Amino acid sequence: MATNTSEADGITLFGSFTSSSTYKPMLYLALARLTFSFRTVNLKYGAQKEADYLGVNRYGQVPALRHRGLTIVQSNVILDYMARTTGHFAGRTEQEQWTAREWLSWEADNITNVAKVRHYSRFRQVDPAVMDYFRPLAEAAIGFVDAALAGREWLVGDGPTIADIGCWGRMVFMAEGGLDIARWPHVQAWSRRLAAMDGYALPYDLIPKKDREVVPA
Ligand SMILES: N[C@@H](CCC(=O)N[C@@H](CS)C(=O)NCC(=O)O)C(=O)O
Repeated sequence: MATNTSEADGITLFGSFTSSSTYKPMLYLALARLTFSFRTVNLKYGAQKEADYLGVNRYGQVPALRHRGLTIVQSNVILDYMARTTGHFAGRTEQEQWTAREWLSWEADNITNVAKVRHYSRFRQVDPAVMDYFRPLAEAAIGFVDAALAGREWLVGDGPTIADIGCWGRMVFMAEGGLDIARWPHVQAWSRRLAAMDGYALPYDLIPKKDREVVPA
């Protein structure tokens, strides 16, 4: 059954259709079965750098979350915030909760290389030397997650947490960067476990192209 906290508490997510950083909190909200408002920020036309949006996110990027009068930016901080306030996917024990946050910090340093390879493959042509630099870093990050998942189903504890949502949420576009998930069997099995969860959808099916009120079925 859908949790209906956001009607009273007013969750609004600002994001963009093609953005892995947007997909992370979108996936959280979908898996947690939360109702929220989606506001699209058109990156193609530079809406993220316009004054009204800079008033929401000083970094001029998506995503941003508004809830209970607070504004929260940076996708991993948003995940941590939502886990703390809605109680979903936080980790069962205090140790698990800290370990999940630790993964998010690692993700920002490392899985971001997967996003760069995808970005330079799909949106912006760069000198091949740039790709030669980032591709091995991306592969190493995916390899690290693959090794961490050997013999276990989830990155932290025995259930899905914001660590899984944050790491997979940025890796999800890896095929667009020519990174074939079949090379990393534990990652592939983990992605299938995530895909089997109620509410899961891939980014292009999940992130609206226009402003929308999202109510889980
Ligand atoms: N560290 C940020 C990264 C956000 C980010 O890179 N957003 C991209 C889309 S995935 C963006 O807004 N790009 C447009 C720009 O930087 O002008 C986060 O995790 O929220």
